[in-house]
Amino acid sequence: MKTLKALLVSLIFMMPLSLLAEVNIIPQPTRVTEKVGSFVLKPCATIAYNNKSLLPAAEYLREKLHPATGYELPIRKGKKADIVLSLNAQCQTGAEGYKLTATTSGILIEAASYRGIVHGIASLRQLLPYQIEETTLQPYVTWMVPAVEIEDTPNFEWRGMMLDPVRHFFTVEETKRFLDIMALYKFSKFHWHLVDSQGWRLEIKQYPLLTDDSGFRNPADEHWDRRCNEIAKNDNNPRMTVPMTADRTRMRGDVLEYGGYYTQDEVRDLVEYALVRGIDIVPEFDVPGHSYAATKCYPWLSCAGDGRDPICVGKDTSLEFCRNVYKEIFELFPYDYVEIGGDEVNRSAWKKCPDCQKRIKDQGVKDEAELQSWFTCTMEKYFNENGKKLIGWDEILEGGVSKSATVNWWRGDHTDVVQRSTSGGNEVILCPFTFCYFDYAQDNNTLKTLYTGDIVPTDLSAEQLKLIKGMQGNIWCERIPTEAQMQYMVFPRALALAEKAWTPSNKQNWDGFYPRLLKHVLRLKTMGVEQRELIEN
Ligand code: TNX
Repeated sequence: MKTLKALLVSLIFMMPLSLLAEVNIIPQPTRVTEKVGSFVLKPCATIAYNNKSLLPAAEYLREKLHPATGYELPIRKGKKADIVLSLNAQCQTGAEGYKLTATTSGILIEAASYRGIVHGIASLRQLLPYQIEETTLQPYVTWMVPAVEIEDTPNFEWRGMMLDPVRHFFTVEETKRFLDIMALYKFSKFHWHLVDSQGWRLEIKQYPLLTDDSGFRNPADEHWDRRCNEIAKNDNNPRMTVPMTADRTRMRGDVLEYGGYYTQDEVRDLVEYALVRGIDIVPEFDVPGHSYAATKCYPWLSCAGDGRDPICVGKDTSLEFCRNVYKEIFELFPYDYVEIGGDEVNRSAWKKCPDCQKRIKDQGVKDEAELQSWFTCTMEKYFNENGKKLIGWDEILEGGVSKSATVNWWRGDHTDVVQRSTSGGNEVILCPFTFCYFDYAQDNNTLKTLYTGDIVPTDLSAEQLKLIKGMQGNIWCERIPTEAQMQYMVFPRALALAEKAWTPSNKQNWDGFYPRLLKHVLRLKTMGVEQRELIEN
């Protein structure tokens, strides 16, 4: 027995170092060629970049590597360093892909775009020991990277996560932490649901009441606040307590109100933060339904002037309001896409409203569903005039929609949505609740069903498939009052979605994914991310 032990110990010491450093990347890259040996990051290591647009990426990399290693990692322009970031138009890895070459003497990340370089950085972080994600110095870790050649290109351009800071609020710091995790797993779009009936979270200069009034609420008046606090108490679960902390409360009279909103300066800061990490922020101002936060402050937006949802689309003043709000949104978010929402509109008020009925007549449309589609098309024209493209939840298809609108397929039980929209020429983002609703409880099968399921419907032609922009996970927050609960609901299953959206389907393999995921559970834990424990069937 003793000799066997001795043999094992000596075998471990004889193992080439490269066997100890593993390639364990999520999402699985398109091509990985493992080589002999490894690169060790040393205290004197340097970072170089060949094009000045890459300086923010180099700084981001240094910022990620510094706390655990304690190394200074000076950054210089040029091509000579231990880690080189190289923008190279000849790189054949597409708009977002990258090549990462690790040899015993250094690391080279090449890409044709800034975003590709950032994805290469995400892979480099994952090649390093998981302790690289610690925020304090780790003096006993050898910062080893296995020698490897990676060539990697995403399958889908839209790899999204949607967060709802309305039903419960997330601070700027919490939102940044979320963007940080997204970047590590190469998500590209952060869909930000900024407005809903329970609150208004974005400063709009022209209509200050939206945040002054609807930015906060008395939690005793809000069903979901009461419900969360009840669950917290019954389950003895502090993650479910609505946090009445100083950064999300204010006094109004003698009532301690809960809420918060993002100032335009904070939004600009977040947009910049996301940009450095290769993520676009796609804002949503949900109209004409889910609008009580607006109609409550400005009752003239509603059909009867009583401040009830939805917004009246018969009145020109309401359209003017929408345009003015969007105008401020367009200026804050320097991206093509803006979300109009359009889901779950209670159109019964329009039936009784003389202005809406007059609009139906004047526009020669058939009914209230067509009136909504008239509204969506009118808004889309305004979007397009301002250089923006419109996305809406799949209800925008009802009553007809223009070809140029993009559809968010969320009603997983309406299985014809993708077929209908793509045969009509509309692009689609897949987020059916059957797979992609991270606010839904997880059971022992959720992760596997998500990873192995057909999120892309199987009845599409090659032409239709071209209109699938990608996928996203939706995190609705009625029952998610804290960052900890949000992470617990989302992780680790979001990593399955990351791989579904990035890796070509013929390279997806549950038996390969699961052991990799286990390693990432440790990495996420090191980052301080809450996760639901994995239970294997
Ligand atoms: C449906 S998905 C909604 C949201 C809710 C969510 C809860 C969609 C477009 N609308 O307003 O928060 O269900 O899961």
